[in-house]
Amino acid sequence: MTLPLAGLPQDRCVVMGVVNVTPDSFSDGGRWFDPGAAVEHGLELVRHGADLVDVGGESTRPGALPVDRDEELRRVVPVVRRLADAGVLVSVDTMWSATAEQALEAGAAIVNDVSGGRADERMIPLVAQADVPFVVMHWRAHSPQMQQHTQYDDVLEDVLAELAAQVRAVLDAGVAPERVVVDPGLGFSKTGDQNWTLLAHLRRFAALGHPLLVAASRKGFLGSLLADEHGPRPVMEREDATAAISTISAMAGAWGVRVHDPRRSADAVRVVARLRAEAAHA
Ligand code: PMM
Repeated sequence: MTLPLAGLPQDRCVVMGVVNVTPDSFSDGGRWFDPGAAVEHGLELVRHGADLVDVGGESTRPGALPVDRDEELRRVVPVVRRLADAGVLVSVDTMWSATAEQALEAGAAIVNDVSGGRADERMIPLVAQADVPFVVMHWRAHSPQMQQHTQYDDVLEDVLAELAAQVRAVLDAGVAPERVVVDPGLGFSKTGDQNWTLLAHLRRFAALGHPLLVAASRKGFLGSLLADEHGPRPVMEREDATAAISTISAMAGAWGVRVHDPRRSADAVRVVARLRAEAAHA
């Protein structure tokens, strides 16, 4: 399923590049903390094949401490504004309505909330009123506690049910159905094995009736999969595995993949689109 938004390709899985304006993200912490460097990086992501750029100012890695809300605003809004002014389609990765509101004013086109509107009660009304696409991720708890919440009776059925319930809450609050994007939240209150279970059943998430976003890029479960005698595969050496996940996501009908280095994923989604077009004509 696609997301009707001007400027986004409608005929293939889209690639969302990530700019973390944080000193401490697991994947690229500190590298783009300076606003000028963050903007330059966002433009580079587009040159490397990103269809849109997701700008966040708070690390959500397991155990990360929350940032001061004003600090998050100071990190994110100038970067959103400069990228949007440069013609880049921008999503803002935040759980906080004040940041989302100012980012939308600065030109962001999408709100990506890892809590799906659960962290800040003003978020869903804001998104409904602004009438912008809203990424609703499966989420159970804030980062310091999230890995204490990995108990499920059946991880696939429970995550699907909890995500569907949150989508219902979002729709009930007035967000238009075609504006909602769903995300299984890989790594958020999930063990590595649980991530693999969800990935093996992406079609079930796509069947929820909303565009599906998959965000596996560089995550710890890929490092564990590729571990050797020196330990987990280093974060920056998980790109091929990330592209493999982009391929299976596109094949499962995902609307988008969220990645730190778009180059391989941009190729992967084009391969899948070409194959699908061929299969459709067969
Ligand atoms: N993961 C991270 C941050 N934002 N947003 C969505 N929609 N889905 C995710 O899985 C997700 C996210 C954590 O990764 P990062 O700190 O490297 O960006």
